Amino acid sequence: MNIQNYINGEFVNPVNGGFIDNYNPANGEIYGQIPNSSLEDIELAYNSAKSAFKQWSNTALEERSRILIRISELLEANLERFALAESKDNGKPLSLAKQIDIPRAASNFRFFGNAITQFASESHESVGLNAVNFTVRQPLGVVGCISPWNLPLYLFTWKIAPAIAAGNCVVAKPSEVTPMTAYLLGEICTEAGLPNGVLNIVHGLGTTTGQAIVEHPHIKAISFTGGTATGAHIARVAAPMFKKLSLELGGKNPNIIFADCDYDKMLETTVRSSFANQGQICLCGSRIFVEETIYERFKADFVQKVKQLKVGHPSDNSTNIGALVSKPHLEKVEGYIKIAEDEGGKVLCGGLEVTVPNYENGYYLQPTVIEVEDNSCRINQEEVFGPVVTIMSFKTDKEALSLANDVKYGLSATLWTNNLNRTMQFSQQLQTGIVWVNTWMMRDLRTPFGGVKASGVGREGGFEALRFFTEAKNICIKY
Ligand code: TXE
Repeated sequence: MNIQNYINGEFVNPVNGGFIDNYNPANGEIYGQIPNSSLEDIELAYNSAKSAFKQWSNTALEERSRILIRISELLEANLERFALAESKDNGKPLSLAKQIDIPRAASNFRFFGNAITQFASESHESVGLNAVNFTVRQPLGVVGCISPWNLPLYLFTWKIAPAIAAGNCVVAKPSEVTPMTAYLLGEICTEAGLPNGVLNIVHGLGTTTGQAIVEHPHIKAISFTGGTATGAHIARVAAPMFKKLSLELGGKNPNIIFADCDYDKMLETTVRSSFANQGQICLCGSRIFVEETIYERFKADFVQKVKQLKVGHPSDNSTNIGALVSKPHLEKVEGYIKIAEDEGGKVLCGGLEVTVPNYENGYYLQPTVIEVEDNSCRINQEEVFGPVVTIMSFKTDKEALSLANDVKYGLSATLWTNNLNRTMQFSQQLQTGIVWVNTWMMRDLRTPFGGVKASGVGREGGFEALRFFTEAKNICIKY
C-alpha cells in the first residue's frame, strides 16, 4: 500500500515525486511505498500550519477539547484496523497493538482534550505596590514533532495531542520505518473536524525530511523521541536558533531485585519488562541486578520462563515475541550479543535467529539472557533496544545503587523490595527520571515523563507537555 503526505487536510504526493520502500518485518517483504519528502514538502506543511494558526489558537478550549476527544473516539472505533496496520508495519504482536498501542494513542487525545480545559496559569499580587502580575500561556505557533518506530502511533500522538490542545499547529514526521498508522491518523483527523492545516504529516527519512523540520527557521519547537545520537545532533542544529527542545532519548534501565520482594510478582513482571515489544521500549529493564542470596534461584526460574516465550508471526494469537522492526536493527542486536560473548558474557538462553514457518525471511530473534560479571562491559553500557537482557548479582544496597547509576543513561529504574527504608533511599538516589517500585511501566498520563543524563532533556506528560508547547508571558498591571 502506498501512502501520501497529509498537508492542509489533503493527501498529496511529495513534490519531488520520490518514494521509498516500506518493509513488513514479519516476512521481510516490501509491501508499500512512502513519500521521500524533501524541503519543499516541509515548506508546504509549514505554510499550511502557519495559515491555520491564527484561527486555531483562537478556537475556544471547549471546541478544541471536543475535537480531540472525537479523534480519540474514532481511534477506538477503528481499533482493529489501526492495530493490524501497526502490527504489520512494526512486527509487534497484534495482541499488543490492540491492548497497548492503539488504546494508548486514543487515551493521549482524550487525556489532552480534557487536560487543556483544566490548564491554568498563576497570578501574583504585588502587595504594597498597587500592582498585579499574571501569567498567560500562549501557544508557540508552528511546532515540529518527530517520533520513532518502536511505539509508532502511541509516541506520535503523545506529542501531537498536547501540541494541538495547547493551540499550536504541527508539522509532524513519524519514523520512516513505521509510517502507516500516522498516515491513517490523517483520515481520522479530517473526519473528527480538525481544521485543515492544524496537523500536517510528512513522511520521509530522518536525515532529509526530519532534518528539514529541525532546520526550519520558523518552526519554534521540536519534540523528539529517538536515539541519543540523533537527539544530540538535533540539539546542535536547533540550539543556535533558540528553539524549545524536548528530547526523549535512549535508556539502559536497571531492574534491581532484592530478596525481600514479592518473588512471583517480580518474576512475572521482569519477563515483561525485559521482552515486551521485543525489548524495543526505551523503558525496558535491560540490566537486571539480583541480590546474591536469591541469584541462583532467580537465574534458574527466569531462564526457564524466558525459554517458554513463543517467538512467532505477529498476528498469531499465541505469539509473545514478534519480529524485530527491521533487518539493520536485527543485525545491530545480534552484533551486541556477539560483543557480549567476546567480552566474557555467558549466554544463558537465546541468542539465535528464529525461522518461523512460511515467514522464513522475517526478522525473528530468540529472547536472550546473558550473565555478566562486570557492569562496565559494552552490553551493560550501550543501548541494545532488542530482546536482550543481562543479569548480574550484587551483595549490598550500596553496591546495587552504584551499579544502577554507573551508566550514561538515566531514563527509568525498577526496584523490587518490600523494605520502606530501602525504597525511599533508592527512590531518592537513583539517577533517573522515573522510578518504579514493585511494578513496571505503570503509567498515569498526568505524571512527568522523561529522563536525565543521556536519556534526554525536558518532560512530557500532563501539564508538563502543555507547558512545553506554550510560552509563559508575565503581564504586570499597576493600578
Ligand atoms: O532512531 P533515530 P533509529 C534508539 C535505539 C535504536 C537507535 C537508533 O537504540 O537502536 O536509537 O534507532 C528521525 N533530524 N532508539 O535510527 O534515527 C527518524 O526519521 C531529524 C530509542 O531508528 O533516532 C525518526 O523519525 N530527525 C528510542 C526519529 O528521528 C531525524 C526509539 C527516530 O530515529 C534525524 C527509537 C535528523 N537528523 C530508537 N535523523 C526511544 N527513546 O524510545 C533521524 N531522525
